[in-house]
Amino acid sequence: MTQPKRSTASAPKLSNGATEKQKQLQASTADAASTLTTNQGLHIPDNHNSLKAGVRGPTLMEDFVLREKITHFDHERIPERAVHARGSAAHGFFKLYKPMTQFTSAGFLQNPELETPVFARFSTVAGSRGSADTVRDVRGFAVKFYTDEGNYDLVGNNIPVFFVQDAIKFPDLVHALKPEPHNEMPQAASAHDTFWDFVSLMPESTHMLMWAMSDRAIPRSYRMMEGFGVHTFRFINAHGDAHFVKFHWKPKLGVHGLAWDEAQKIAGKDGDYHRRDLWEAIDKGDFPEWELGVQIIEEGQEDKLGFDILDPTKLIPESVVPVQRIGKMVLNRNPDNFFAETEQVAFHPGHLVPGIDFTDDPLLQGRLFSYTDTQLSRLGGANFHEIPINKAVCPFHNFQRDGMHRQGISKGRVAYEPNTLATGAEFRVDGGAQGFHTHPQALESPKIRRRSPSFDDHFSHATLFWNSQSPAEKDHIVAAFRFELSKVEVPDIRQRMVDNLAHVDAKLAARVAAPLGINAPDAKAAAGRLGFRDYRIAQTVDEDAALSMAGRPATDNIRTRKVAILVADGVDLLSFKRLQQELLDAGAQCKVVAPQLGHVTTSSGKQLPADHTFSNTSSIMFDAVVIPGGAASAATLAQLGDAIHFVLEAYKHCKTVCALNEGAQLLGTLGFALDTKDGALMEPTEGILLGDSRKAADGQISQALIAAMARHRHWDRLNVEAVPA
Ligand code: HDE
Repeated sequence: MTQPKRSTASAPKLSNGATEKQKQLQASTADAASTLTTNQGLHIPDNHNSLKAGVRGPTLMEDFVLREKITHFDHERIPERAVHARGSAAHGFFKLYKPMTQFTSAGFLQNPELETPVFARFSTVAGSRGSADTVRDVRGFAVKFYTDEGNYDLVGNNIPVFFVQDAIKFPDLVHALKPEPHNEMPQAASAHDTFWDFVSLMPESTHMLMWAMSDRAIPRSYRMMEGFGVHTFRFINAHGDAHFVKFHWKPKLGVHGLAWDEAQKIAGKDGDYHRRDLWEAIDKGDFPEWELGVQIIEEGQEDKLGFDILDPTKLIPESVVPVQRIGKMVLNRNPDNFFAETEQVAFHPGHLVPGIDFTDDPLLQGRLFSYTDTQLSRLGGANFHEIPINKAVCPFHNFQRDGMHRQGISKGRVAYEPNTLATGAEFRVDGGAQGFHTHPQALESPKIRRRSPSFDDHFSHATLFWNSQSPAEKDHIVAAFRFELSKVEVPDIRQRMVDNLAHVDAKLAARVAAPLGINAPDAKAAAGRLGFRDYRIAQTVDEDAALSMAGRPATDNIRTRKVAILVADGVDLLSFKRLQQELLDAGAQCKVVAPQLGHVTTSSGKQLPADHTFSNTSSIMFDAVVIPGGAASAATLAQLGDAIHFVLEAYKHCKTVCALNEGAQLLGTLGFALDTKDGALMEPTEGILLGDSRKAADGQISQALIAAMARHRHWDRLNVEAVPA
């Protein structure tokens, strides 16, 4: 018997683009047919009536057609993922920018010509499968690369650190986070006693809490969030030289968040918000892209970082070790079937290829056991690798046999190794040079159930994160802590948490504590508790711009951004025609919102089709608002509570609002009015643009509008709290 042929790292086989996986999947896909059969292929002439003893009589046990159909239905559900149950996924490809041969022998990281098929799944962590997308939570960011050397899974999150340092605490963390066991509440939310009870007793979670309370935990879109491998991994090159590596995904559309009030409202109005956003973008051909980044650290140099790189509650600041962008991932195809692909895909950090290896991070080590184990109950047995979405595109062969739902038909009498009976020659796999080799890291330590003292600093990186935030981001973090802790019923838990925060930053702790009906934060009280560690690392930097979403360069485009155009009968179409065209040219989507569906009649008697009504949508579904002129339209809108609410809410959520001519009337409640005397373009406060038709015609307004929208939100906007919405 010969081993299946496969490419070597030095000469990777071109995989014919992402279509290789697609071709494989096509063998399992089926189009709708015009006949009905049973699962055995028997033609069914009547799918409306069961077999009965007389037309009004009882149903007969004999009705195998009915029984087959109902039985299948009874077993349609599988256990949802214990965590990350709610998710969405898409197909695409990964393409390298430059060979990474110096660092790794991984075949898919050698050849910039190669397109490796990928399947990426994004998820929330806490909620059930049917929970809302925009809850405050970490997002999963899992990518399966179907490489020529086997499947490689990068199973990461959108936050670069984790709550706990050792896998043995993961079940406790998840039990504390999930709905409380006695009453199964609250769904998909960390704002409850058990979560804060646990994390306040586990100061190692403080750094991750800072991220979870930031706008990272309420992303505007899956397409606008970063991804992180979290743990330190190893790259191994063809000579066996190892480097430590941290993985990053950098979204081409920038990193953007929602406003918390907005996120909560969206959860009610469109629980599928992120799922829909991803699906629609791909459907329209706006394929989301991320660049794969790596931070590479020479083995032996890691001590210079000042902390233990095996500790998953720490990160390597990008200002200390820059992220090299080595390739890009493009998602360009929606799944054909949610269950078959998105639900059945099985990720595992232990799905590795030669050239990539683990480190001894104790969180990662525990994950290596968990992911296969969970698929056994979730996907019903040991053969989940044969499910089409999980199947490698390269040949795979071994002597594992049988089990539930076995698909492959292995020929011959030999199911063991070594053997001579398969091909008549001796087949033995024992110490070969090709394939995956574990990095021969030396180990000479006693067995011990203890935490390394180098993991003992629980606060320095939380402080680094806090120091790196803009003033508005700090406000959002304080507000999020206040919100979450205000939902905690036991005052001692609230107190314990702010006492911990006093070790991150005294001002932060005091601000969080102020409205919570508890005592001022007491750092000494925290320091006196079990689980508290006094150790402080020597920070190499006090701030890092990459940790702030605001600190990044604004994306210079508004591709796929959604603009609401508020109109009523009598709208002046001319005043915003050019504006609308320029928005569309810049890649934005414009939707007309009117008092009713059908058409509105413009001031020149034309018919303008409406996409939405004020009652079936609201400002939270849009990134920006435009209110064209037209005296009659403006007068109608100014009388309409929903229209007034629309702009108040957009203002409160710090969105760009642009009004032309009489359209400015709708901003009257906010105290803005257009002074048309000199025809100037006014920006009375950040991202509020008022102009007349002349400015619209000469393109000044569209330029200003596009620039304002490209900044995503105007988080420094004044008096937002005073606005009722
Ligand atoms: Fe997971 N995690 N995890 N996790 N995880 C699962 O596997 C687990 C952790 C992550 O879209 C489960 O197939 C343990 C860190 C993602 O299908 C389960 C520990 C990170 C997904 C599991 C962790 C992740 C999962 C549930 C602590 C970021 C969704 C269903 C030791 C680096 C993948 C499943 C998808 C899913 C276990 C911690 C990311 C139970 C024991 C840290 C993105 O096996």
